[in-house]
Amino acid sequence: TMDPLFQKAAEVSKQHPKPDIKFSYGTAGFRALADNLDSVMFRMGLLAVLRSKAKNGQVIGVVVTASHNPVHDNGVKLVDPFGEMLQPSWERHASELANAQDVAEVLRGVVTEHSVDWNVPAKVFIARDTRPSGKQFVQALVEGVEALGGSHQDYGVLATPQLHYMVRCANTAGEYGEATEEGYYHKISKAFLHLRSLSGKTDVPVIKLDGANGVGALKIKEMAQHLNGTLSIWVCNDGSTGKLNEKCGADFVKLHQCAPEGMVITPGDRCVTFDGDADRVLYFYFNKENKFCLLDGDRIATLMVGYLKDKLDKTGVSLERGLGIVQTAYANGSSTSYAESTLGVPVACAKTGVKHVHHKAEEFDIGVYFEANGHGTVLFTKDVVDKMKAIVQDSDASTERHKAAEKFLSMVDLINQTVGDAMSDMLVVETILYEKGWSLDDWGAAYTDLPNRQRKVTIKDRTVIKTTDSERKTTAPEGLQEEIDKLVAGYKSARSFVRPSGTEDVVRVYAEADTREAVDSLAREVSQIVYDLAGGIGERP
Ligand code: G16
Repeated sequence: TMDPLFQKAAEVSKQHPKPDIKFSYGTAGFRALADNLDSVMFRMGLLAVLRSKAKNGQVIGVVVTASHNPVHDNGVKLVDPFGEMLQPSWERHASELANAQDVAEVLRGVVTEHSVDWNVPAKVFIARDTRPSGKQFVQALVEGVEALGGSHQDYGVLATPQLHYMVRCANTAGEYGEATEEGYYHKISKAFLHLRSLSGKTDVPVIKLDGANGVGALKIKEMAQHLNGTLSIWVCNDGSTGKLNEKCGADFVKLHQCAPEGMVITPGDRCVTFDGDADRVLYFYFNKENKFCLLDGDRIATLMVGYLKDKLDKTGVSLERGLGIVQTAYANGSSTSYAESTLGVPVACAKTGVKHVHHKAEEFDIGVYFEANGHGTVLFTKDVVDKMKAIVQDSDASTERHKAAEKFLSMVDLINQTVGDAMSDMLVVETILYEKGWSLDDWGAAYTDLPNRQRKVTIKDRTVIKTTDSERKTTAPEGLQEEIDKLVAGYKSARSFVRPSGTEDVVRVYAEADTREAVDSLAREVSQIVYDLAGGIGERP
């Protein structure tokens, strides 16, 4: 019954010719020069239909974005029914379909392998970031969805985490919220305003926000309309003049450890930066000595954990799997020891990529995950939410226990549990700092980051680099790890690792050491070794 449809899809596919490129579903879906992505878009429309049917007709999301990458790139990723990243076993299908000569054959294969019931109707939610290539790509996607008889809803331009949120709302019959943009602002702002009202304070913090010239700049202005003047947000790099992610945005700030262009900053200003699709957030400021200070994803994670632990302790709720933090290899060593020793919270490590950290975090009742680059959120089990609800219902409203549980529940509503969300995370941070009465300098004093440095090395074929131990060690090419170990041994409190990026055609090098000079030198030496042993191209680092 579906075979004629597959033939039709293969016919339409000819209008979206595949370039001679090998595509691979990476850290966050496909990423490439926009010029090369039309066929991939059409085919992901096809796959989204199959995925929806395989998931019993639940809504599947598709986001057209290349997030932190330059404006001439684009990308696409699928969102699973609970708003989480596509199940890794389906990434193989995505890659096969993107590379297929015979589209119908791959579709048949997927349907057979997963015993897809063709009578189940499919529904797909679509959104895109502000890239100029996005609109035409949504058109290609829609053609893919329609070729297989699926229905779709196009949300237009959204921040990536907003689309993740819509998918979850739709598949929980509204229990998570209403699947509209207005519904998103309403749920989050309501929780934020409730927490503000519980604080008993009235001052209005001022934030300077770097919107990366992307969608986050547009959407935070919408969100601000719902905050009843409780926060004053100055949006810089709002896309009106500058280019997306160019010398601005969270990726730039993290990589170069400096302020973005397009912002006038004085010491003491509270600065925030989003990335191009608003799924990452970082804080930064200049201290009294006018030194740039970054408060990264690790820092945000520890702030959230400290807050949640305090509320948990006050309620006396006991949990089977407890509260924990998930980090990646990029986590600063100081944040790990602060979390373990000072906060007394277990720390797990997972591979880079939200899909990895997210699943690891599900092992806790309250799982806080953050990548150092600012991508993260918190996951709560039903058990902990139910226990908090019971306390609010059964205890006297004037008790510490009641208040703690009430705040905890508002936090659950404030947090977008589907994926890292710059807007929601920022409001969480603002809530915690407000309650503590902390400036960024107070927050920064919690622990001191070890000096660290990231670099990129370009090599002929980055797949020659194989890693193990949550990407903290390489197993290929031969001899690389031994050389890195030797270099690291020459420095104090040092650590370094290399891994192929899943979103850019580069190898990433990370180093940490006791001083700025030491870490810069270690990062350079490790980059040189990668260049020499793994087939570097272009200029030697
Ligand atoms: C994506 C992923 C992140 C990851 C980043 C870099 O971010 O969502 O989890 O940390 O890429 O990945 P890689 O080092 O493999 O290139 P974004 O903001 O680009 O979607």
